[in-house]
Amino acid sequence: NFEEPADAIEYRQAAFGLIAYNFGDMGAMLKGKKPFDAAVFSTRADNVAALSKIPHEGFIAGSDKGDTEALAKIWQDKADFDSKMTAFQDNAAALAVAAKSSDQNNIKQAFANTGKSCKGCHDVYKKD
Ligand code: ASC
Repeated sequence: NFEEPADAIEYRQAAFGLIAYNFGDMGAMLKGKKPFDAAVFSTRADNVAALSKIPHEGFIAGSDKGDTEALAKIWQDKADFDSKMTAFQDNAAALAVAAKSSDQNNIKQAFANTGKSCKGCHDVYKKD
């Protein structure tokens, strides 16, 4: 277990940083900012699916205080937060499956669903 709230904050932020890098690169490919490489895209989707399971453990009680953008509302509405985190994990898993198909519409839809999960949680539970 984490010894200090700061350790939990660092843990979840490390995962979010890796998620943002991998998800951002997928977005760059889908938006045509770089060539679409199916193998790289699929690896990134696998990474996000695995990483999506990491941050939740870091949202321990008391870790709204410190170097974090997490709002105290997370712990006031913990059941809703938890269900949003689960929805994100489910969307990320579906994106990893879609990435193994060659159906670009399917991939784009799964990517959009995952992005909505990111934003939907940030809008409510993350400082601007
Ligand atoms: C990203 C990123 C987010 C999400 C969000 C999706 O690449 O860093 O927080 O996508 O903007 O709407």
